[in-house]
Amino acid sequence: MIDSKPILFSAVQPSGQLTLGNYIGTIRHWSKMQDDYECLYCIADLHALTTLNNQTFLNESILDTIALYLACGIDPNKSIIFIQSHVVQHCQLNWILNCFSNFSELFRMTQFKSKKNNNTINQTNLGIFTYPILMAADILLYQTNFVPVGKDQKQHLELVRDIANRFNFIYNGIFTVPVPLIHKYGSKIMSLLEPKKKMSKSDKNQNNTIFLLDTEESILLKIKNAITDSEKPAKIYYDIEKKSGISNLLDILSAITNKKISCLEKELEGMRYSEFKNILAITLCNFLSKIKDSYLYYRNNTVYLKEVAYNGSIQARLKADLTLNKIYSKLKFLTIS
Ligand code: AQP
Repeated sequence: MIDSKPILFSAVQPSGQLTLGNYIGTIRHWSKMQDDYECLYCIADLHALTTLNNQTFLNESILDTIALYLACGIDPNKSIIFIQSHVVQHCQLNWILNCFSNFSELFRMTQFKSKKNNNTINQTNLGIFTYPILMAADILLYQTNFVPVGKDQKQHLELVRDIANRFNFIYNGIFTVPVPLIHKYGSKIMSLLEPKKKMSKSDKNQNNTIFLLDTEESILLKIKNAITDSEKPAKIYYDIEKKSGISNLLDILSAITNKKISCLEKELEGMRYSEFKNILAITLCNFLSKIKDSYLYYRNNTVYLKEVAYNGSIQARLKADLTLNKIYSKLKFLTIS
């Protein structure tokens, strides 16, 4: 691997099954970047603790997620695939960055506001409040240049940049200040029945969310029931405000076919919504069945998955240590060698 390539970091939580939102918003871009960037793809198991329930078997979900990364084209010979908790430096840097961040910054985070929504603050676990700082540690530890993420992570990335700049100002440029890569289309896939809110893996109504490993019947049904609108006569075009349901379905079709939205609008002109949904459902089933087949192939080889994670963690730890050692030295921690 050539070290002069720009560094790219991205992660997904293994807190259940990965969604079409995770895939379209970020994972689909990963494999294309492996040749031009030095890529680190992390399985963010520590982050998953913030929303874990006692039905989740984290160890199984982690293996599922590694298998899905591979099925989505991540090549461990080109990219580093690793598990966050296997690289202790994430927690070490997290603590340091905590001491350079403010309560008010975290309190402004819209994800915190929406995730604590149904609880009082007193009952909300502290991880939900502080996880953007752990995210900053994840990214800054590797001197990351670029972070491909969905739109929902934009505010967190701004915080990461603020923390990096603050630290750099005091300690004379330790961190690379990362740039988020957020695509114009598909960076926020919306819930199927409530297209004003994000498609999420933890949504209580599973009909809102397509999971990458959903059965064909389930995908057909979910798309069939997706909310559209009552415009008469029905017209298929992209308008997030007025036609959030149709625009979301167009975003999905565009992402999996690699066709521009404007091109799809022409192709679908004059069609009924039900016909459009049919095309989308079939295209999506075909698309996901290839990922599913490949996933099953890898998932049946636990030894290989663990080997990938083991090798990845060794490589990640070496890189993480370089940054952490620099920081310890700048902070004037005592070193005894
Ligand atoms: N609906 C989405 N559209 C586009 N991108 C999305 N991402 C998530 N949902 C969408 C992107 O996926 C990456 C990893 O997300 P994550 O698993 O770390 O957690 P999340 O953003 O909190 O995703 P969920 O599904 O909404 O999880 P829960 O329900 O646990 O909160 C990120 O780059 C994210 O932008």
